Parts: sequence; structure tokens; C-alpha cells
Amino acid sequence: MPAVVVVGAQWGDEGKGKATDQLGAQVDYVVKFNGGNNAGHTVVINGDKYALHLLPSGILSPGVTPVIGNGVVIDIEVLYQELDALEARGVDTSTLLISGSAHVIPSYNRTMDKVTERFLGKRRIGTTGRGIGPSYSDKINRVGIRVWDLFDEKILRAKVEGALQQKNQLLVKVYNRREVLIDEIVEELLALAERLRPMVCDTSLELNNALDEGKTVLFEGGQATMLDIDHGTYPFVTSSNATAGGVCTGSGVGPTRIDRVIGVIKAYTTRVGEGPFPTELFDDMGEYLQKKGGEFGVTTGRARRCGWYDAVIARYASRVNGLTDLVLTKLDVLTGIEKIPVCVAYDVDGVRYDEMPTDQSAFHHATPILEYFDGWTEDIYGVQSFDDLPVNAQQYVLALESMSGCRISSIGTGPGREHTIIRH
Ligand code: 2SA
Ligand code: GDP
Ligand code: MG
Repeated sequence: MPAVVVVGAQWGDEGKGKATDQLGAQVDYVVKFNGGNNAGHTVVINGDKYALHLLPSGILSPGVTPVIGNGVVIDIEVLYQELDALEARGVDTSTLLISGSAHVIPSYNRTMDKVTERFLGKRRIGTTGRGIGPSYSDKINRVGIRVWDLFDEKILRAKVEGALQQKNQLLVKVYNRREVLIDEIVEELLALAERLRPMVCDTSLELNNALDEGKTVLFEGGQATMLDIDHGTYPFVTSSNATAGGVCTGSGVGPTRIDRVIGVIKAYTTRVGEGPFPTELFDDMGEYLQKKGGEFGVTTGRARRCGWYDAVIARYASRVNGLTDLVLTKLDVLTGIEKIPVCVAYDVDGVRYDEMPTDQSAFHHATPILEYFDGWTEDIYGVQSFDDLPVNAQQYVLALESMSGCRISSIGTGPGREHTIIRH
């Protein structure tokens, strides 16, 4: 398996960190290709918990080269904090490679993110406030600051000047904030540059050479399919391509080189931030899943909204990512629920939809058509073999598989590396 992709199949927090970490032991490189420190990936190794944001989860596997690709937006201060925290816990981070073409998140974009959300009021997206959207907007508007720019003061100053020209107009005239000074930003970024320099290289060349030599590369997606800027529930999305297509643009590795695309999906659904969510629960059951599943943001601590498994979303994710496998997580959280509902299709104003409506208004009006499956009471925490699952749990998994358009090749029964069933 020379090149493997891991992406989220729902609205994020499916357990991509755990899946990446598990595969990490078998690969040479783990590459982050989209997003930034809006991500929060949890990995539990021998009971020790690690929360990763900007660094690829593969950094925890000795011998793996972690890579931050060109599609990522980097808050350099956060990067250093994360590196220092891992080093303090004995993790070797010295092999990290960073694309010089990745964009940085200057402090003014954190400000922009927060003031824009406040300004939007009821129409807010519910962002993580990390400056992600404004930094990707700058990239598209061609006024972004790239890692390479930090190593030439003259170029950096010109770029910051270009970026602030428009931004200051907005900040001062619309948002009533103080003007951001060019000198202040140039100084701030230059002070961060030197430590970065040895990590920076042409990561596209490095990865393509590695694949030529028969090495294995794992691409770790941030956020998820339904948060993808093109394929998600726009405008309630993040600002990058979190689907498998983003791998190629975000790393400089072409599509013909990708062998497997693994979608990670929870046995129920969660969402953090605003936006439509057809199977969302507003009753005690939603609270039960949130508590039992520990559904709180790894980056912001926000409570995640909870609902039932949505097979329409699973089929959609299988299609737009070209999934070869599904990794089903958190099956253990469903233990003790008598009848487990699953959304098999939507009702949109009296019309049945078996596939995701392309019209967002229809999706906003979608109510779930549910099928009910018998639950189980036996404790399945940590179970490692499919045959050791209660029959009803097995049937639930097989039913999800038949509805979701893709084979379920692994099942999570707990947060630890070892709490996993591999289906051969
Ligand atoms: P942004 O900050 O511009 O990317 O926000 C836009 C939308 O994307 C959602 N988003 C996320 N959803 C789930 N998990 C994410 N990471 C953290 C985690 C979230 C946290 O792992 O728990 O701690 O709150 C993540 N990052 C972005 C976001 O909620 C907006 O809906
Ligand atoms: P990511 O953003 O997709 O990497 O996921 P997060 O780390 O944000 O959230 C997933 C949470 O579920 C983390 O706390 C994981 O430790 C936990 N987790 C992952 N797989 C399982 C599982 O199979 N069972 C249980 N109980 N927890 C899991
Ligand atoms: Mg997460």
C-alpha cells in the first residue's frame, strides 16, 4: 500500500487521529494536506492521551517522517508550542518537514476570523477562531504570506503591505478596530522564521521521490467531507478541501499515485459549529451520546451536537472521496441503547431523497427516514474480534456496511490503539 489517504466521512471528529496513528506504524511518511490548527486529533497510546492540531498524528510513531504539505495554513507560534509540548513528553519531532509553499496564519487573520464571526451574528459559521478562513481567503485573493516569504525581509514586507492594504480598510472602517501596522507584523513573523528554516523543503519532490523508491506515504485529512469547501454543507464548512481530492492539490502528489482511500465514520454522527444536521437529537438521547462519547471539541472544548448514523451521508462520502474502505469508530458508545435508529433516506417536504440533495435548501429541510436496529447490552469495550461482538452489534455493523456503499474494514471499540477489530 504505497499511498493511502485517511479522510473524515462526516462532520469531523470521527477518530481520524487514532486511525492514522494505527496505520502510522506501517508507513514511512504521514502528510497533512489541508486545514491548520482548527483540527484536533486525539491519539491514546498505552493510556497516554495526545491532542494534535497542526502536526500529523503519525509524528507519534518512531521512524515516521511527518510532513506539513503546501495545502496547510500554519500558525507558526502554535506549531512551536506543539513541537515543544511533544518534545517535553519524549517524542522525537526532529524529522518534521514543511512545505515552503504552505501559507502562514498572521495574527491579523485570527483577529479577522473573530470579528467576522461577531459581525455575522445569527449567520455565523461557528468557526474555531483560529484564522483559518481569512488565511485561505488571502491565498485565493493572492495576498497570502507563504513560508518562503519569511526568509527574505524585503519580499515579506511587500507581501504584508499588500495584505494589509485591504484588511486595514475593513478592520478600521467596518469593524471599528485599530489599524494593523506593517512593521509590527513583519517583526512578528521574522522573529519566528529562523527556527522554521531547517524544516522547510520541497515536500512534493520529497514525497514523489519516496514513492518512486517504494516507500509508503499516508495522507491524513483534517476536518471532513461535510466540511469540505466544495462538497460540504456550504457555507457552513471550513475553507479547505477536506475530501480526497485535496490530497493532490495540498501535497503535490498526483491522483494516479493514490492506492487506497479510507473514510473514517462514527457509529453515530456529531457536528460542532453551526449548519444543518438532519439526524441531530435535541432530547436526552443527544445528551447521552455527548456524555458517553465524550463529544467535546479537542481544540476549542465546545460541546458537539449529536445524532444518529446517517447512511445518506455515508454513501455521499463514499462517492465523492472514492472510498475503498470505511473505518467505523465508537461502536462501544452505542452499548445499552435498546433500539438504534439509522437514517436511510431523507424526506424533503414530502419527497423521498435516497441520495444527498445537491440543492442546499433541500438539505436544510431534510428530515430523516429512520430504520430501527436491535441494540445490545453486553460490554464491547476493547473487543478485538468481530466474532466476539454480540450478534446484534454484528448485525448493526453489517447493516451499515450494506447501506454505506463501502466495505467496513475496521471497527473501533475504544479510544486506545488496541481497541480495534480488523476485518480481513
Ligand atoms: P474553521 O475554524 O474556519 O475551520 O471553522 C469552519 C467550520 O469547520 C468546523 N471545524 C471542525 N469541526 C469539527 N472538528 C474540528 N476540529 C476540532 C476538534 C474542533 C473544536 O477536533 O474537536 O475543538 O471545536 C473542526 N475544525 C473546524 C467548525 O466547527 C466550523 O463549523
Ligand atoms: P479526529 O478529529 O477525527 O481525529 O477525532 P477527535 O480526536 O477529534 O475525536 C475522536 C474522539 O473519539 C477522541 O477522543 C478519540 O480518542 C475517541 N475515539 C476514537 N475511536 C474511538 C472508539 O472506537 N471508541 C471510543 N470510545 N472512542 C474513540
Ligand atoms: Mg477532531
